[in-house]
Amino acid sequence: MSKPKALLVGGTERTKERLAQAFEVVDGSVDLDAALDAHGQEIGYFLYFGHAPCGAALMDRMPELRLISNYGVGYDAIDVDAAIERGIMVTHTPSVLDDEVANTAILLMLMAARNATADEAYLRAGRWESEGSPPLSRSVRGLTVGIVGLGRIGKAAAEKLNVFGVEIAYHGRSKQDVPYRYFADLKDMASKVDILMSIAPGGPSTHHIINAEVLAALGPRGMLINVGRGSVVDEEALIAALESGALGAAGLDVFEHEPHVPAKLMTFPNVTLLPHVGSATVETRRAMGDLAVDNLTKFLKDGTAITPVPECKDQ
Ligand code: A2R
Repeated sequence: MSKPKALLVGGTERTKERLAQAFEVVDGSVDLDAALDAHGQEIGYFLYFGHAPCGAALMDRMPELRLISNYGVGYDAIDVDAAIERGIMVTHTPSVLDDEVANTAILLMLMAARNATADEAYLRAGRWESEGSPPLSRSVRGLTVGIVGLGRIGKAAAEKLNVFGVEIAYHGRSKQDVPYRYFADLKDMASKVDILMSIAPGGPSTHHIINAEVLAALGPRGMLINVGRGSVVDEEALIAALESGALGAAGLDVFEHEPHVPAKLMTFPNVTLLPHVGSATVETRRAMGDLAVDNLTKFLKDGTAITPVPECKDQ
């Protein structure tokens, strides 16, 4: 019996090999258009790794599509409403990346406070030898970190942050049963913390919630860390705040129009920039890839998935 066809966009060799055990893999990673022209009518399953929009038009090129397995926890690139309308289930890879992304947030926090990016550039430019030690940086001990989005990753970060001697606060749409101070108002929280750590998902409800007012409230000694989604921060306002000194420092792993990073952002010595690598270790990407494939194989076997996105839980 021939295997059902699964479209693959992105992922590792291992993902492809594991997928090939149950499916005939149509690799659309290089030329998606050509792959869909040739096989779109027969594709029932889609393993998607990327941030390019996956909307109704794309889905309509695969009339037999039954499941989109997103390789990642954030699925704002996928039009879930359009998928549900078409009877397509959407799954993602929560939990397996919490530890890694939380580590990335803490890495960026320490780099911002300790001025690590500027200090490294200082050394590489030979200035240590010619000019002596660089200016002193700041300790995080005693500071307050305000987490925007205290979900799975946010909670993992909060737990890790405990060893640094910081106070923890959080903002979200609802108060949770956690030992951290809750702020219903984001600007209010920004005015009372030293470090704002964004680990919130993308999408319309979080678009630009970290805006000029919030950055001004964070203040000239404040630090912004973003490992959630670039769209959560108004990037133009962020650049203006850094330029005027209204904001102290930033550590960013995500950007509004990835992989484009505004040239201006690259000029600030007090900003650390990473190319969206929060979960990008061999070990974590392996776990994410495995879960993305397992969702597909389970669905093929019994019509249910391991980790559907919340909107598809009852599907
Ligand atoms: O708002 P709540 O209480 O449902 O808390 C969620 C929060 N959140 C928001 N906070 C403020 N304004 C919003 N409009 C809003 N929408 C959601 O974000 C929750 O605490 C958190 C998301 O947590 P999880 O769903 O557990 O996601 P996880 O696995 O921590 O990943 C977060 C994001 C992904 O969506 C990717 O964009 C990135 O991190 O990797």
